[in-house]
Parts: sequence; structure tokens; C-alpha cells
Amino acid sequence: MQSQHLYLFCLVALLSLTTTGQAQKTDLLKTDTLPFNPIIKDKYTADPAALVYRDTVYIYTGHDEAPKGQSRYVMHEWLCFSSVDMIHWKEHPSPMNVKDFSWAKDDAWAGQVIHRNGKFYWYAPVTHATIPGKAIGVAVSDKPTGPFKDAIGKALITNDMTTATSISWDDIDPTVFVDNDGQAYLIWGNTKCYYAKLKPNMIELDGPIQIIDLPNFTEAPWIHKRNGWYYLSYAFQFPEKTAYAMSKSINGPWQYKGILNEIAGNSNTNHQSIIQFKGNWYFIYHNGALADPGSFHRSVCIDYLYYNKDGTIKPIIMTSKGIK
Ligand code: FUB
Repeated sequence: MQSQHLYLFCLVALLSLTTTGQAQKTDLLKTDTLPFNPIIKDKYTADPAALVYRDTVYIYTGHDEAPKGQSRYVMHEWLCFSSVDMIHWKEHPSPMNVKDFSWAKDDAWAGQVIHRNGKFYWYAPVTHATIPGKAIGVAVSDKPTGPFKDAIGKALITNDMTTATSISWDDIDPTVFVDNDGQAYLIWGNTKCYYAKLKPNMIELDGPIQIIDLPNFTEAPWIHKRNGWYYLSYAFQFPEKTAYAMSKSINGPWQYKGILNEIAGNSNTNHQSIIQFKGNWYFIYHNGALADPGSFHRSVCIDYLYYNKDGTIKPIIMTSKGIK
């Protein structure tokens, strides 16, 4: 009996050692041999919009959920990830779904969250349920991780408000920029780049919708500011590269500065955000490089962004190694 017990004890000890060894080996494989980019590897994430709030970066993304092999956007919800070092990312529960806009039909496309007046405002494009075409809604939350609630109860922008093109999907991809004087601007569009002032309440336009003339503008505008220069980066042509323009005023004139990023591997769209965090500048974008990849199964990546002495931006070098 005693020798049987000893044998069983040794067997269990050996098995648990082997299992522990395997678990450690698997963890090592995960963390040490997979490349940094794409940063989220267990689901498809698209259209990253980054927000720096206090000592944390939040990235809000769309969620590509097209069944394997299907070439169409299936996007019902947005996702939120946060990091204090840009390297380790934590996922939060989905902070918003198209259903949170009662007037929306579907299509959780590319939006942006900004912090203002102690609240977080999310400008998000969706397909409108009753007004033909895309539309932009505004949601609000007390916390960067949500949950977010419809701030108006109707769309802020609908397709009938923009007539510069006859396409029905020109009211997408909003970005919001709050200037040093407190004036906020909403910039958005597809094939036409629209912009309008926002009232301080952030949920009403404050003036006419105007057009920014940019060469080969497709979509995905993003505004950032550095050393007195305004930078307007955007998706250029199709398949999309990222191009940018610079200006000394948010109202232009904008001077086209060329291609910032080439077509991102295996994705016909290329949607960027640009932020500074703890002294470094980052270019956050998506490609189609994960398993079952492609234009409808996209993944968020991060690489460094560097400036030249004259304030222009060096072309982005997309890497799988990512940032350190
Ligand atoms: O994700 C849907 C659409 O694809 C976005 O609104 C565009 O920017 C493009 O990435």
C-alpha cells in the first residue's frame, strides 16, 4: 500500500511539473516570439482613435466581426483598450454599441472620443435608420471607459446636411479638435472633407459646414497640433495611403505635405491617429495582418512618429516589431 501511495505521489508530482513547464513554455511563446504588432491578437480591431487622459492612453476601435471569408464590414460595437506604457494593453468592456443610438440602424464605424468639461464625448458614425445615408451621433460619459449614452437623442450630422457630393457615405469618420482658445471643431467626410465649429456644449454646430480642399482626400481626417503647426492627416486615394497637410491656422490655408504612410499590409483602408505620450509621438493605425486577415478583418498597430527640424513629419516606418 505504502509503495503504491509513493508511486501515485511521484506520478502526480511529475505530471504537475510537466504541466507547469508546458504552461510556462506556452506563455513564453506568446509573449516572447509573437511580434508586438498588431497589438490586439484575440479579436479584430479597426479605426483606432487614441485619447491621452492623465497618465493613460485609451484607444477606441471598431470591431470587425465579418464571418471568415466574407468581404464586407460587419461592425456593431466599439471597443476600448488602455495602457500606461503603450506596451501593455488592457481591454475594457465594450463601451458602446450602435444600439445605444436609438435612431441608428447599424455600422459602428470610425469615431473619436475627446475630453471636455469634465466629460468624455464620443463622435461616432453609423448608418441612419430613417434618413438615408450615414450620420454622426454624439455620446457622452463621465468616464473614459464608458458606458457612453446618446447625448442628443438624434444625429448631429445627417446626409441631407452635406450636399457637396451625391454619395450617401460622406458623413463618416469624425475627428474633433479643441484649440487652445477653447473653440472646438468637428472635421469629417468621405471624398469631401467637411468641417464646422462646435458650440461649447459640444453637441451643437456653431456655424456653417465648410469644406477643406485636400488632394485625393478619401476619409479618416485627424487633426493634431505641435509647435504652432496644425497637422491634418487623412486617408489618401484608394487603396488608402495616409497623407497630410500643415497650416498655421485651423481655418487654413492647408499646405499639402505628401505621403506619410504607405498602404498598410493587406488592408485597403488605412486609418490613423497621432498622439504624443510621455515625450514620444506615436502613429496608431490598422493593417490586415492577423490570422484570416484582410480589409474586413483589420488589426491595430503602433509605430513611432518622428518630425524633421522644419516641423514636417518623417515617413512612417511600419514594423511588426513595433515600439519598445
Ligand atoms: O471601418 C469602416 C470604415 O473603413 C471607416 O469608417 C473608414 O475610415 C475605413 O477604415
